[in-house]
Amino acid sequence: MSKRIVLTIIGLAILIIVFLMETNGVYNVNSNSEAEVDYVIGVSQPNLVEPWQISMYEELQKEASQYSNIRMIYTDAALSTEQQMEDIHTLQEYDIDLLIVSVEDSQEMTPIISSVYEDTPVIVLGRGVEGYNYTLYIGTDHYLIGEMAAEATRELLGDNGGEIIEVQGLKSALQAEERSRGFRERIDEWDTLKISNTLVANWQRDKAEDELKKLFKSSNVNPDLVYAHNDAMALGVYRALDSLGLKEIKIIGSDGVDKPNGGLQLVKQNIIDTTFITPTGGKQAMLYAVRILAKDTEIPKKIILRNHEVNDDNVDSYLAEKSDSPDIVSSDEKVTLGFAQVGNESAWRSANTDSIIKAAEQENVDLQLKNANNNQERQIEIIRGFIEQEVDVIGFSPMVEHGWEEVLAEAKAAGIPVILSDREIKVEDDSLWTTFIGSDFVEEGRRAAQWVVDHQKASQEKVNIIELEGTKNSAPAVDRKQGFNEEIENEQNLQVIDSLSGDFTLEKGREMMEYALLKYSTKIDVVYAHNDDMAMGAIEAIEQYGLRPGVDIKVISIDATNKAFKALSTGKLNFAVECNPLLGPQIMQAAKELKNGQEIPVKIITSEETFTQDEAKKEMKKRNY
Ligand code: GYE
Repeated sequence: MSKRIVLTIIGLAILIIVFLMETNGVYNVNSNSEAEVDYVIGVSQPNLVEPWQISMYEELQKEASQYSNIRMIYTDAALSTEQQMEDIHTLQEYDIDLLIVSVEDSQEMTPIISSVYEDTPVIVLGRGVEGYNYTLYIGTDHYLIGEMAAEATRELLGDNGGEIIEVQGLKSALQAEERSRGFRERIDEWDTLKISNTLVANWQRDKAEDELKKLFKSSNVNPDLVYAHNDAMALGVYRALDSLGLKEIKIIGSDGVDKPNGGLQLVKQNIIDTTFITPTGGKQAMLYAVRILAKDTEIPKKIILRNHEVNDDNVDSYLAEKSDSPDIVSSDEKVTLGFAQVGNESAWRSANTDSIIKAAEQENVDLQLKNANNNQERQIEIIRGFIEQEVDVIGFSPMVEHGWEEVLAEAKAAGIPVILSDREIKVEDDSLWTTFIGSDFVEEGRRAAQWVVDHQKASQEKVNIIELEGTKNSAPAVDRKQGFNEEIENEQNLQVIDSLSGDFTLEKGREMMEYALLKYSTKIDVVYAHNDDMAMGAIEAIEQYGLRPGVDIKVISIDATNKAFKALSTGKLNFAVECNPLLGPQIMQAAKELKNGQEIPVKIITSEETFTQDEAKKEMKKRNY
């Protein structure tokens, strides 16, 4: 009998003893004793009282039951963060191969999750942690939920508006902060709406009831609507108002679980007015856990699941649905994907195009790829052509953030879903696009700046930075600038003395750097290039000027293509931030799932790293672009 089986049996025996003695924490191990166990997955949940957490547990159990070679160990921290930390330590002692964890207190739990991640894959589920020390986050966009709640508030209160009480989750929970920020930033747009009071109820029903009763007892409040960050607290709000005989006040919650006291039931029973289905991600977590354990290299960093507003008008249709997405009807019919590529401006773009073409071949997708040569009008024409051609799915990398409403409205009217590849857009109506697959450019900008901060801390002198920006008004240029500036704004000695648009090309990058050298000469300490091609152009200009790139003037860049690795290895580039161009496989998977009528995530954010000169030499051997 293999060592692992013996260890597992001993572990199980201890678990059962622990369970019998344990007051907190419920241990549950799925038993496939007759099968050979290849992997052990530990699951840590903060509680099993919230309907949303119970749904997550059931989804995980249901999906896990399909894998007889995987043993699952479930723990329940019974609302105690301290207990959850203990649970994770216990799971580590049983040599788990992967941890799936849902947190309530992001701040408290971030360090322990980071330490597990040092040697064990971690899937963070539903509620975020700080930073990026995990394998994969599957959850929803909590800022967006807050915005959706604000729009529902506006709808419910009409033009007269009114007073609002906000009932927040756990203060130190990222999702509570993001929901509140999304809610308040939208509410602030309407003069008729005013948040008169804020309560904190830690996601708990009874605390929400108690806090609201206390507020009515101590103050002269007269709310028209209460927004609670989850349905459990929304039910507590209802109980408080009901006990005070207040029937007219509107209540908005979130989670939308189809369970007793779950949001769907609460809307159906007119106990609350609106909720937002917030998928737990349990099913996707299991699917990705299996891929991670199989050493799949195409694992994204974040999967943002779609939320749906549920109110009296549509609650019955959601109650009728038995699963969160129709069963996968894998049709043999080939999917036709029309892809409008932005151009050929850089090495990154070439790698991106190659990835799309290769993945289409591998996935047997009928790819119609056309190139807009960095011209938005041309890109719109190409998309219009795909609509006339009646392709199944349209994909494109938007050259710039604005100007897409008209053509995307035509695609929507034609019933053709749209995948945003690589770059996002800014439109009022987000239903004009179906999913975004690409990077977090703001984080890339932060990572680039962090190197400058770390490497210039010693010098007390002013550090003068030249920024070479990508295509004006494109998402990567806007966001990389934002992320970089966020990171240096509190560093007194760091300053961007000029920002010049190099349009992501080597030639323009060189031209802009020549101009900067003529204007600032040896005052320039650092060049921050939004992509490798512009960085290479800058390196050429610096050498032409008689200075040493990487020495006299530090150069940092984003993309991390093989041009960057060569420059890192020769010392001409100091730091490279990766932006993953290999989006082809995820684009094809999304296109096929859309063709099958499946609901797909609203965003898939790729996983990326950073590279110093020392790391480049080792990494170069693994790169194929
Ligand atoms: O950084 C650059 C390309 O949109 C992320 O566009 C992409 C950017 C990339 O031209 O090289």
